[in-house]
Amino acid sequence: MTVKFDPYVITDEGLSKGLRHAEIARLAIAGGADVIQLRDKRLDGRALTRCALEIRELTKKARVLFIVNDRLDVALAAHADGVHLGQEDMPVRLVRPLCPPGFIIGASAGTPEEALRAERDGADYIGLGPICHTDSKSDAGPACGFDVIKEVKKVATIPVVAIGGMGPSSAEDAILAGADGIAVISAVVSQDDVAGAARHLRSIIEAAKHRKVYEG
Ligand code: TZP
Ligand code: MG
Repeated sequence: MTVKFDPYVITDEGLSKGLRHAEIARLAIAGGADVIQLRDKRLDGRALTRCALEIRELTKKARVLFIVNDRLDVALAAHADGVHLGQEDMPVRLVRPLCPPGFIIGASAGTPEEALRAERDGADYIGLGPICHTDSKSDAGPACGFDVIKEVKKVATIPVVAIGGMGPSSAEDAILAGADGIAVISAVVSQDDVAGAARHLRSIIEAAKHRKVYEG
């Protein structure tokens, strides 16, 4: 799978400055996000599907990848590109056979063991974290630190996307530790200028990847 995650922006209306999911997605896309994930733990299935269809339209036009958090049913109904599953969601190995060819499954992991299991079960990428402290997810647990990225990269072959407290001041360290991409909520979604924040973060990630290649 050759997918870029630079950055991978997760929508959260509760953490935005009054923007709706589709508006967050539109601005993040304008700022150069490679992936949009729709994440909402409160909406019922009907409302979540409505948001998913709106974001599908935007992402399709912009040729940006669209992932739905937690809900395979909503992801399939909205023709999203994939679903993201946490450690408490349906297991990847049971979800994979339900998916159409090419459908992306992302899996959360916090340790090399979880990452390896996710890969063996059929995940396409790992959301690894929380790498740094985050206030955006109440049950995220303590920060793992940047070294876990190195540890996971030793055992996993699928892309590793760093998440948790990622932003302009931490993205470079995550990339230099081996992360293939950077996923964020607050560093983009909670900013006054969502498009500008996505653009700034993207330039930092690109510079870090350039440094990694040319300076080792
Ligand atoms: N999963 C692990 S940490 C996290 C999620 C959804 C929250 C990331 O939010 P932020 O604001 O980028 O730290
Ligand atoms: Mg989940």
